[in-house]
Amino acid sequence: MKRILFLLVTALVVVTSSADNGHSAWMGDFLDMTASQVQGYWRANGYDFAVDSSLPSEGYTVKGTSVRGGSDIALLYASYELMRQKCCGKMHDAAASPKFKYRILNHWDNLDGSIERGYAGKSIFWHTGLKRQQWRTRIEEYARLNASVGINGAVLDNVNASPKVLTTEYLDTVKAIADIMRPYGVRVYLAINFASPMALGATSTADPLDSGVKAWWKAKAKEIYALIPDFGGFLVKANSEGQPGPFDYGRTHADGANMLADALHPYGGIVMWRSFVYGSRHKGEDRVMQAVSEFKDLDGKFRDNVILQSKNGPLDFQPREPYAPIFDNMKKTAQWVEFQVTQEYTGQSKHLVYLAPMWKEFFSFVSADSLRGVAGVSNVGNDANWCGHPFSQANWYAFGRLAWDPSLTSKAIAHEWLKMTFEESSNRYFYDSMTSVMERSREMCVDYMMPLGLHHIFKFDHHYGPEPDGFKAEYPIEWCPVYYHKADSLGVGFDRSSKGTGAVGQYREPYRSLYDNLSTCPEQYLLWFHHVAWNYRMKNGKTLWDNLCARYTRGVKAVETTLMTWKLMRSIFVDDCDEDRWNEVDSLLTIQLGNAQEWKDVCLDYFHQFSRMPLPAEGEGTVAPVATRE
Ligand code: BDP
Repeated sequence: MKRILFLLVTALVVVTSSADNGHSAWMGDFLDMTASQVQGYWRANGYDFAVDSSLPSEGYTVKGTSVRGGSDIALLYASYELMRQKCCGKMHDAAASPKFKYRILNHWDNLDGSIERGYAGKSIFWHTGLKRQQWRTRIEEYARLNASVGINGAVLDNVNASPKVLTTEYLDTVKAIADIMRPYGVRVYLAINFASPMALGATSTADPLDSGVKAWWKAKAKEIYALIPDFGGFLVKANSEGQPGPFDYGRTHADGANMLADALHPYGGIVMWRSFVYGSRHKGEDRVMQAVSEFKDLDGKFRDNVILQSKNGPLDFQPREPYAPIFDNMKKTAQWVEFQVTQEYTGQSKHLVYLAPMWKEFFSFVSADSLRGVAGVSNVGNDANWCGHPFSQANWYAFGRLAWDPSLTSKAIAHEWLKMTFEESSNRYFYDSMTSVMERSREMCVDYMMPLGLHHIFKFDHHYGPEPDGFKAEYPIEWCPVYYHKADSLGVGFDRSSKGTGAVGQYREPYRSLYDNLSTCPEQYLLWFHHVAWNYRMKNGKTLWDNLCARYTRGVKAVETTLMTWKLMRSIFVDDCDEDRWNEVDSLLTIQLGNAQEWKDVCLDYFHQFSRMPLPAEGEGTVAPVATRE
């Protein structure tokens, strides 16, 4: 009986399928329902909802058909939990509240509508060219997708920020966006340019200790909060890659961050200050060490509402990096991690690379308990499917789910996402095969791009294909691949051991010693921490060179297998009249295979000039897959 009612209500809720308007995503028909309609849907199915203020403000419980939540937003989260359960085929009791208070997407959207490192079209916020109502609808859908996975904040503009975002014209748009997203519990934040008051002509300096500058920021905060009472705060990239900052006036990062924190404090706002700083005060030092060198002495000097935001690895979102040791060094400063959801260095929405295993790996080194929140550089654009590659949506989904509960396994998240996204996943074969394809995909990418700890050997600037010989005298050496792999006739890799740059010294034990010693250094970080002889015997008894060849070969083979697996899915998609989606993924995987082959050929040919050891014959020399660390 209940099931019949369920089906009846589903039929009665008249919604345009989100697939029809082209914006398909994991929420299916729920994407078109307002917050109250979602709850209405479940009420009509016999559920009862009530706020219970003894629960955490974003937490909820589901017992049978009784749903309780600490606030209206918590009840919305519970409604989405029910949606997930329905899609996954089993309704059950649940009790949940988020691990992190702050779960924020960072959009690198420029005010002209372009997106830095965006691979899914143009901005959904700025200069979209859409009619007002379409613009609102898209943002509302975006907010729903976020809420459905518990994301509760969005920084609306690029960290390479334009001062203009703080002018009335743009703040009015920010307010409009905040009003659209508020019912879904998504707060807005802005990335700001540190020199804004000066750039906008209000002051002659941006010195954080100047009283006129301080007064300008205080007045600006007041103006913003009058428009948007629940405004979240500022994200700042200062003295990094050409951005202005406190160094320009002989001040410290703490001086800069605290000045902004004081302006936001009366309203409960926060400052997210990025530690992605290199090439300024510590220029010349190993780039991966510079954040710790810069910030260590400032530990304890930041206001309580300043959060230091650091990338998961010490370099720059590579397919694999060891965790960033800044998390070991700042004991008295609130911190959180910045993941890159957009696939700048992992195939740019042309490659199927599921990133949850990478983020889980980070949490296996840095305890979630030590972090106040999680930030993710968004992969959302105005493409019909939001994220470019149909499977790139899984990364947005997984970011939210892990920000809510970092103890979830990447496999469980892949399961959920597949179930919710593809009708085809009612077919066990599709579901099982694609879960393992997703699980394997990150390691596959590491293998065909940069195995064994190699890093940053991307083509200059656009970061898509391989360029191991990359060197441009006119650019900082830290942007050149040759600086990172250091291949020569003796071997390959960057010596960061205690005999090299000493970067290992920034890690806590046991990692410091583990990484320092060539024989104990995990092979996945080998060439990150050591310059290793081409004929060095690795754990499997084969030489470094043979292993390098085998890893590249394994990566290419894994893409081949992925493509073959996808081909086997075709009939399921044809039966479901979903052939277009199958075709799209099929052509993307074909591109990925070509790219993987190119990575292998270009890198091995290049390194071969130094190793002078035999290249593998076609199809030869794979090694057993590595176990991932979760
Ligand atoms: C690098 C990107 C660059 C960003 C920078 C950052 O290539 O576009 O501006 O990081 O995080 O990964 O600030």
